[in-house]
Amino acid sequence: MPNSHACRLLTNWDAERRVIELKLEMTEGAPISGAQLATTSLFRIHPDCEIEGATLADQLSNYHVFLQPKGAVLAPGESWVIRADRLSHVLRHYTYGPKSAHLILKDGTTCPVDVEPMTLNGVPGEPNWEKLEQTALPEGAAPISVIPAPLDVQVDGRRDTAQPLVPAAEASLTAQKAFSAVRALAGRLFADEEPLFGHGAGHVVATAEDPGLPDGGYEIAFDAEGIALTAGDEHGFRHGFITLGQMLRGARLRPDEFTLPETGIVRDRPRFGWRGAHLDVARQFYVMQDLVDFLDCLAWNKLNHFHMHLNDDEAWRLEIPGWPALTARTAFRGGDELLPPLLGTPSERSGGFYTGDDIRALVAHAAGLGIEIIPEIDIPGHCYCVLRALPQLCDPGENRIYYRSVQYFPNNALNPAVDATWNFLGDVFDTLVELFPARYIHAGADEVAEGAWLESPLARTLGEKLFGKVETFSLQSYFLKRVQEMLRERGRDIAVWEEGALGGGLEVDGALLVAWKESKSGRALAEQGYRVVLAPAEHYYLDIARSTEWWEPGASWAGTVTLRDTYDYEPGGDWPDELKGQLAGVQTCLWSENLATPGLFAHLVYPRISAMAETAWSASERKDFDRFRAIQDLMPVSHRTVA
Ligand code: TNX
Repeated sequence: MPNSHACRLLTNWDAERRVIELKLEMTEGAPISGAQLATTSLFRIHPDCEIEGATLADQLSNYHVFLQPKGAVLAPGESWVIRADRLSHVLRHYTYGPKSAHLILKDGTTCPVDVEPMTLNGVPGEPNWEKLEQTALPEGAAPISVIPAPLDVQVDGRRDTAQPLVPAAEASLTAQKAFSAVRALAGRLFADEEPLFGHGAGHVVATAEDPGLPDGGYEIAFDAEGIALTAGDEHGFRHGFITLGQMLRGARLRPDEFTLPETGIVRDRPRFGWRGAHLDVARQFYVMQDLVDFLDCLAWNKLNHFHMHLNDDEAWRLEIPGWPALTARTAFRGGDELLPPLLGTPSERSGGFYTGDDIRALVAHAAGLGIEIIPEIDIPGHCYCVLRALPQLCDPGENRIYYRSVQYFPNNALNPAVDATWNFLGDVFDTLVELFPARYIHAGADEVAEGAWLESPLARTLGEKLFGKVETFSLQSYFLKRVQEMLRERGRDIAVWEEGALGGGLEVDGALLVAWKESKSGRALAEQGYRVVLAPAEHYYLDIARSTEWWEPGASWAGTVTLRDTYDYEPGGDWPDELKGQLAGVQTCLWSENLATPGLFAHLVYPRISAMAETAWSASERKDFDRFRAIQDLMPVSHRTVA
């Protein structure tokens, strides 16, 4: 009978010997033989590794299928032990271990396996998702609970906090629009609290427009007559209302420390125009509500760019009219789909994609909060699933696996010498341009494997013709320039990850590069003339673990990212003044390899995202870690729910 086995998988990493041990314990069911154990994880066993206790029947990136040794039988009360000593990297956190597993029985039926978090050197433990302890507001700090810190605050006294903030009857349409958006936002974020905003009785906020104020800037004056908010545009009004809402909420929840002031003034404006957050919706699928909740949190942090990473080797999430096979075959993994489960997804089919209507709704929601969505289609690399789903995009002469990406996907780059690539991309860009109004379309360009295209006869001919040589990064530059041109024809500019500058790069005009490798790489890009967004992994990658602790979740390739590492980073601090105009701003990145487990999202994102938001918005002289640390737990948190 299928599925009648109860099994659990225990994994241990022996750090000294660098050996991983997987132990499948069977508690119930008929004895099995000739079975296969399939696991998803974040390590890879080296193809030349001699595995003890199994043979490797299949592997795709971090998905492994182990075959039970010939003649071996696993019966209840017994374990099947597998050991391997050559892995892709040293394992530093429990999150590198198996994330999901299942058995494939001899008759082809599958049976789920419970997975325990991987231990270190046999020592039991628990994942650490602890919240930071609340700290007290430092002596001398202004008594207002506002993150990011406003530019200039001189306030005194306190107002009663029982009443909500209400708009004055004569508010302009612009001010009313901003008020309604912030009222609804606060209502969603703090649904189980007393409303911060209302109509009728309350603290009346008079509004006035002053086009002389900087974009997004505002002033709030408090006096005996009431509260007056002045702004130059809708963004400014929205920011001002958010500040007022944060003040009132802090004063209600921590009345000994925070006030809604009686008198004084707050003058404020953003430091950078690009205050962003990236989210990888490819490695894991996020349901619409999770995205809406995330956007709401971004808005409360006064962030204004949402960089949406829509595809990767593991999935493509955007419906493209005319290409139904694309989402049909790549947006779901497991079951009978093209791709096996990866990164914690179960053996059964799971996943999802966004329709045009979904995106329209999301873009509208974001726009109401002053957030622009930058769609990213990651090309030419990171396209394993695209090439599997659309084999007509492959060069038929490229007939063996001869390169792999860092994540170990075979032959995963779209080919610039295949005509069908350009028909496909034309339709992709038409769709993006129709759905997303943002100036920039992000075209990826990261991590194309050295050696890509070198065994494609079509690409070789193209390389010879264009450059008299065949070389991956000159072909990549050709590819990206052609994409840049296609986007220009559609009235948009190109954004790419920093590798977009390789092999001759893009035309500087209109191109925006997101620097992620090290903080100093951004400066080199600016020197080449590019406009730059800084997202250095060692400060702004939210998927990197917060400490070296084994039980702290996350990745470790960029070291650790403490709250302080995020907070203290000074973007452009080492740039000469003449380059500073090219610094568009900053953003966090959240790659989703580790986010299969609900609960992890909040732990990794918050409050580090607010630490970045303070740098994105506040003048550097206003930054004060102790003040930030004391207020951060008043900031809202969103989650990833598993569909
Ligand atoms: C590098 S950052 C990547 C991603 C991974 C990430 C994990 C970048 C442009 N590429 O494909 O998900 O590291 O931290």
